Amino acid sequence: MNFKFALSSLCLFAFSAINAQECIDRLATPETRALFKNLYRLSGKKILFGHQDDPAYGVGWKYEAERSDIRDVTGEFPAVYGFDLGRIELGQDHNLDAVPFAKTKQYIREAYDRGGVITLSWHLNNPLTGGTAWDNKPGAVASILPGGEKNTLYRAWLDRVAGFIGELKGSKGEYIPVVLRLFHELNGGWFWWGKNQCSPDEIKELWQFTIHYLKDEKKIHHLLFAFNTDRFNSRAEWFERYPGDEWVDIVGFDIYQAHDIKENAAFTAFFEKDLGMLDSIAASHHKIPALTEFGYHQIPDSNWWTTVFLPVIRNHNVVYALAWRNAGAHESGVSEYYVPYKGQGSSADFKKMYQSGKILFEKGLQAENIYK
Ligand code: BMA
Repeated sequence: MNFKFALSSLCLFAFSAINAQECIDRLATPETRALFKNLYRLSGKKILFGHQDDPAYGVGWKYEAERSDIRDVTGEFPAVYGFDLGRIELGQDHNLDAVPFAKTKQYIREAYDRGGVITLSWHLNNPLTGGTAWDNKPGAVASILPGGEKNTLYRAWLDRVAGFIGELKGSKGEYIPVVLRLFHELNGGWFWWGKNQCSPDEIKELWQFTIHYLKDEKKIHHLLFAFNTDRFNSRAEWFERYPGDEWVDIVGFDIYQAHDIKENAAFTAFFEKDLGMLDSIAASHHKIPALTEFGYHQIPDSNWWTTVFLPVIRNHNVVYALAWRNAGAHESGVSEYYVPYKGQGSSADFKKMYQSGKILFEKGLQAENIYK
C-alpha cells in the first residue's frame, strides 16, 4: 500500500468512524450530541451508577428535599436518574407509581444541574384495551400503527409525552437531554408490546413511527433513544426486534437476580454472557452499551455488590447501570428495593463498591463534563 493511499484510506476510515459515533438525530442539540459523545468515550472506562426514582422516595421516606437512599449510604447522588412516564398518556398528573409529573420535572432539573444523566421509561397503558402495560392481549401494537384504529389515539399520547419532554429546560434555557427508553424488555411476553403480542415487523414499525413522530413531527431534538431487551440467550434473540442502526443510540438489556444467594453462580454466568454479547453488539454497530435496568430484590446477600455485581460488570463496556426503584412497603406488606438504604444489610459492601473508583456517582461524573 503506498503512503498516499494509506493516508486517504485512514482519513476515510476516521471520517466514517466519526460519523458512526454520532447520535441518530442529525438536528440534536449541542448538549445532546455532547452527551452521546461522552457516553461513547466513557464506555469501557467507567460505569455510571443509576437508580430509578432516586430523589423521589426510598425505603421509609417520600418527597424529602435532597434525599436519596444512594446518598444516605454513600454521601452522593447517583450519576444516572431514571423516571417513568406511565399514565402521562392519559393526561394524569401523576405516574403509575403515584409520582406527580410536576415533581418528576423538578427532580430532572435538579439532577441535570448536578451533572447527572436522565433516562425516561414509559409503562404506557394498553391503547387497545385501556388496561395497564401488563395487559398483554395481542393486537395493541398493530392497532396503533399508521392506518390502525388506535393510531390517532397513540399520536395524542405521544403529543403528551412530547409536551412533557419539551418543558425540560436547564438554567440557560437549553433543553435537558434525555435518554428515552421505549418498549423495554420487548423479547419478553409480559407487556402488550412483547414478543407474543406482535410480530418483529410490527414492533420495528412502531419503533420507527414513534421516533419519527417525536423527532421529525414534534421537532424534539434533545433525545437519545435506548433500545433494550430483557435478559437474552443469543445475539439473534437480541436482534430479532431491533429496528435498525438509524433508529437507536443506546443498546441494552435488563436483568434481575431472582431467588436467593444460591443463585449467585447461575446469575453471574448469565450476566457475564449477556454483557459480553452486548459489548460485541455495541462495538459492531457503533452504539453505546448500557445495563438499562438491573436488580436483586431486597439484596439478601450482604456482599453481593463486590462479590457478584462489580467483578462481572467491571470487565465490560456498559457505560451505565440503572438499578430499579426503592419503592419501599407495598400495600401487601412486601418492601420492594434494589439498592441499600441506610442500615440495610448490603450497605457497607455497596460503599466498598463505591470506593472502587470504577463506578461513578454524582461527583465522579461531574468531573467528566458530559454535556460539553
Ligand atoms: C415494577 C415494580 C412496580 C412498578 C413498575 C413500574 O418492576 O417496581 O411496582 O409499578 O415497575 O415502575
